[in-house]
Amino acid sequence: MATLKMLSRRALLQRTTFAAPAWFVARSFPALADDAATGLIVHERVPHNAEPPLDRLVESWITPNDLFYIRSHAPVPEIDADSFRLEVEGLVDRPLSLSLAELRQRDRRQSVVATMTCAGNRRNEHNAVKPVSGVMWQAGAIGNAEWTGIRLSDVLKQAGVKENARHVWFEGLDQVERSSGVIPFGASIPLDKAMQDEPDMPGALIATAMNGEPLSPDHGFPVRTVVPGYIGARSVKWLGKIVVSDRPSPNHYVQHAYKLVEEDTDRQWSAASPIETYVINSVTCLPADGASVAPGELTVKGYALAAGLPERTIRNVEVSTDKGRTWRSARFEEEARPYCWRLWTARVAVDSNTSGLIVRATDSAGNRQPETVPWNLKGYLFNAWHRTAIDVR
Ligand SMILES: Nc1nc2c(c(=O)[nH]1)N[C@H]1C(S)=C(S)[C@@H](COP(=O)(O)O)O[C@H]1N2
Ligand SMILES: [Mo]
Repeated sequence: MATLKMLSRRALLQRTTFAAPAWFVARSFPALADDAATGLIVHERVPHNAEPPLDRLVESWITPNDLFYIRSHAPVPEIDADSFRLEVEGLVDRPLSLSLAELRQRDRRQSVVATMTCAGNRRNEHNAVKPVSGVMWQAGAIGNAEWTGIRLSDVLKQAGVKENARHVWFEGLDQVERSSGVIPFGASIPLDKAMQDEPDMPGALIATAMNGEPLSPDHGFPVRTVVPGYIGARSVKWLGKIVVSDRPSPNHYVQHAYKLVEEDTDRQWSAASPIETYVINSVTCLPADGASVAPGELTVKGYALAAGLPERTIRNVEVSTDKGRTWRSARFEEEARPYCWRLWTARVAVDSNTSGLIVRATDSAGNRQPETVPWNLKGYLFNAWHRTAIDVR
């Protein structure tokens, strides 16, 4: 059903593209052509930042590659697959220089399904409280994909990690222009997380494929890390180097971004620790915010994600039509799996007194999504109860 709906929408989109004169699309909006074909909402063309419309996002548990949000801090680097090498260095017994063929070896191959979400997802709601800087994400900076590659722990064992190692740095091959100069995007995860393999779930994966296809340039071709449970910023695209160290990476995106601060002062930045795992969240995707709906039974759909911790899953999602006085549980489309979102559907009654919907989730450990969240300067980790205005008539 979902697939059929997707195909027909795609066919429709193709027709729309054909209807516009080819010269018009090509000459006036070259950089937009891709997004026009996929239907993504574009925040920025270069670097490419785009998210899917929410109604499309909940069409399938696995997010199709062309609907997966794109968050890049720099233009896509050009990488020659034949000469590409992933360097592994630092506190290791044997530094490595791995070719793409080595990273794709069949006997080391591992596939995992994991949700990735940007720390800035729902930033527009933070911004409504008090302005924040950054790409103004709605609630679509999230997606669930099957990632294929080799375990980071495999590579680290191959290199031989030294006794005093505590952290693993990832460095991208992209070049981010900052006022201080040009830097690569970087991340850092604790060595414990890197080595913390669970059944069917590596602590971190060095991925070369997404949903059975080689990574696209926008999603990190040829190689990226995927760190299940961690904010998207720790899953470094266009991965060029892994450094094993006794301390976290000094990269700007570890030390001076992706932290919860209230003021832009050195003191606050250095006192805060880098965000690691994402937090519990749930969002209504259908109906859209501000939609007009008929009185009677209303079908509500959305996603929910537990915090990125081992064995943590979503147990319950509740929807309220009366400003939080009463709640109705949603049903899920599939079984709960750690590090993966759950899509949910609720049937609620609405009438002319209903002005909106509220959704909240509870996880397997009994933690409930908070009603409100403290504001932070960069608008990260917004996970307050999600409110959707509707107009019943
Ligand atoms: N090299 C590099 N890796 C990166 C980024 C980047 O700008 N450069 N952005 C990060 C952020 S903030 C997120 S949320 C995810 C997004 O991955 P996606 O574009 O495949 O959805 O990639 C992360 N990895
Ligand atoms: Mo992000």
